[in-house]
Amino acid sequence: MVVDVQNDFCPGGALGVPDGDAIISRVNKTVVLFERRGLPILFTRDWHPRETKHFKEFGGAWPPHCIQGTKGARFHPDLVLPKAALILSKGMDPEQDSYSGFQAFTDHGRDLESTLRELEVDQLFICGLATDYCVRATTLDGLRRGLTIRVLRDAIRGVDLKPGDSEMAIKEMRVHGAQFSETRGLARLLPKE
Ligand code: VGL
Ligand code: ZN
Repeated sequence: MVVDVQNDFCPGGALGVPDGDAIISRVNKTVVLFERRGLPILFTRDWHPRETKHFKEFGGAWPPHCIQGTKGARFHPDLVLPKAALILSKGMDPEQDSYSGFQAFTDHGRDLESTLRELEVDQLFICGLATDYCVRATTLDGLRRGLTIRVLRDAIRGVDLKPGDSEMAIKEMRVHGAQFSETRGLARLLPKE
């Protein structure tokens, strides 16, 4: 699962994560490993209406970002998106923040939990942005649902609104049972091609 690798979360974007684009080549390599094995690949995207309580102007924490249909909301142009990959969108509800991929839906209105059930997935490998928000929330939610979660430590980056937020999030994910790996050597953890 590739979380929110969108223009607005990359340097130069409305909510640029420091070095956010530095993960893209690792994400791409990982996506190709999964594609070659015919394993499911899911992309989430932050997909906000223009007015939402998620934005500062309406009481939230953030500058406007990832507004539906804008360039900032598009996936980063260097990101490899296989045809077979599923895209799930979140953050459409103007009344609340929704950081977790488990609050995301496919274009057919199917949520992540039922999508995973349909795919018979009980293990997720997670990479993307941002460590201290969507990656954290998705991981904790998945663990709560009994999934095995492995976070790709070198293919995530955080916002760090407060210094140390990402490190804290990593500790928290670990305490709750998440496993961590580097993208290098990941093939060893996957079924043979
Ligand atoms: C996110 C901040 C604001 C995320 C979304 O997806 O991590 N972070 N909106
Ligand atoms: Zn957002």
